Amino acid sequence: MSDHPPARTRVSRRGFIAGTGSALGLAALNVHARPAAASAPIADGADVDVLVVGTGYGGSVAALRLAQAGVDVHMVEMGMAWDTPGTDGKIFCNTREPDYRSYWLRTRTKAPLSNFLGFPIDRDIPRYTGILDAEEFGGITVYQGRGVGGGSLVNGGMAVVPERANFAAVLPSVNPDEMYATYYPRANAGLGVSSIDPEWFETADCYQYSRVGRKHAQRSSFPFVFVPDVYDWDYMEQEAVGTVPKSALAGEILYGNNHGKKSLQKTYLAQAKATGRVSISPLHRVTSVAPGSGGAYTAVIEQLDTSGGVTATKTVTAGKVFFAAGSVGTSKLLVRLKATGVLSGLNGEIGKGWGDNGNVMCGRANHLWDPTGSLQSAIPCCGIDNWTAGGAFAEVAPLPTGIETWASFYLSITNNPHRAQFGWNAAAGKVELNWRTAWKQPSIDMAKTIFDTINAREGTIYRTDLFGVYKIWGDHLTYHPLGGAVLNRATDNYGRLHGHPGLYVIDGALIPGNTTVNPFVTITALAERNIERIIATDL
Ligand code: FAE
Repeated sequence: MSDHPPARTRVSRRGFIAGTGSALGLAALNVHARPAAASAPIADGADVDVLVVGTGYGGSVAALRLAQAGVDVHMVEMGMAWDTPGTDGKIFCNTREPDYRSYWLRTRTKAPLSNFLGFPIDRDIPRYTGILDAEEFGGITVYQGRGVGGGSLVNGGMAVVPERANFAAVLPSVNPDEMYATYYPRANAGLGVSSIDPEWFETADCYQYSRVGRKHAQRSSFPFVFVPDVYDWDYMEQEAVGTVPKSALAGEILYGNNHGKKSLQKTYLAQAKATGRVSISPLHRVTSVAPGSGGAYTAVIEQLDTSGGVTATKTVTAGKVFFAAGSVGTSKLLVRLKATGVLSGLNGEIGKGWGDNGNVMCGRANHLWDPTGSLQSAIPCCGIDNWTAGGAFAEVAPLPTGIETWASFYLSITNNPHRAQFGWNAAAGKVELNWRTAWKQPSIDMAKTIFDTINAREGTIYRTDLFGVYKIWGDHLTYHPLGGAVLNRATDNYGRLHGHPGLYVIDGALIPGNTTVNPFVTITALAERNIERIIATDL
């Protein structure tokens, strides 16, 4: 049984494995016109050339480039498709009114900023396969996007390339010349990255909070930097003058943007689908990948309903499998499959090298004569770079509450040295992460190199009402999980998993814990680099 029409023109798996030694040769085998990719979910018993687990950055790059090289790809995504409006006519809900669409299988929201003026702001919601997962491990809550497009659905779109001088610490085994000459530019082009018009920035009401952030940074002699984004800046300017429906200027971000944001659905995935070779199964979760016959793999996939219940279990054969379930998703799968003997050839590096990108949040209370504005674009556009001197890069982040808060809010990325490990708890039957909350202290110390200085210069204090009662630091979470199947350790230098030919990791799990800036451009660029090599040599 197959998910493809019988008269399919795809390369058979045997042909695919034998290959021709080059992507061009493989593409040349597929000269017939292609039917549009099937929209039906994957069928039980299907036999696919390539299975991609997850539809975030790494998975989307892999799917597009493989399809362009003539390979049929099936993508499996545990979250929803996010292509159908709800009864309010909108696909995504607003941060100010979180509803059933907001959280992945929770009955109460778990907002990263839990309090305001000391009062808890979380509320009850119906349990649903919502868009943002606040996944709780012992010492940390890891926020992740769930749905076709992965983290691109929920993130701030900040598209930052690390300083070249810092790259050796980010990916020590990767040649920086090829990254900065070829793969970062390719990633930026594929993602649709651009920068705010500096003239508009100076006058836009919605960036008053950023101008206040700049003033305070510069008065304390910290380098202030504009940060590119995948949000459509022209669209935002139209939002500001009221000619289009508002999204960033209506507080939309964490639970999806109904307009303006170039998520992967609009970039890599749209291109991938247009090849006719890529099909996607939303609300399908991969639970196992095991060696099958003839060098192929057998994947077990659960189909979910919107309350998280399993409605079907399918078994699929795949010639090659790309793990792109995100740092946490990929690590959890590989750690369990190794520990339970399903993928016994994986090496001892599986699960190791996990970091939180040094994320820590804080707010500062400004003077009454320094308002940050009641209208704040939910899309950040600038940061304070004290990485070299103090180990911190701080985004000037919005508090899009719709009212004046006199608060400056920051998400700092810091050079935190701690790395955690995923491990299999056989008794509990689950994968755990041994991160400890106390390990955030170096991050706090690094962030303080910026904000203690600014507070002293401005005569201001930290806000204590955003993460609880009298709690300054948001040290309980990360938006940027990285590592768990680190490049050149758990895999070779291109993401091929040791011990099982035909299995690859192609997502944030490859990066050993820190990118010095926001991570998705580096995840995308690394995926571009690795898939180019894999297509050239493995197919
Ligand atoms: P990711 O995008 O997480 O995609 C993995 C996909 O796999 C998800 O769609 C999962 O639902 C799916 N999946 C997981 N397990 C399974 C399974 N077993 N079966 C099937 N599917 C599965 O991975 N980064 C920036 O660079 N700039 C920002 O401004 C920024 N802001 C952020 C704001 C928030 C609130 C959050 C949560 C993250 C933010 N990030 C930002 C981080 C960024 O989104 C993240 O690093 C990437 O999305 C990770 O990309 P991956 O391809 O590794």
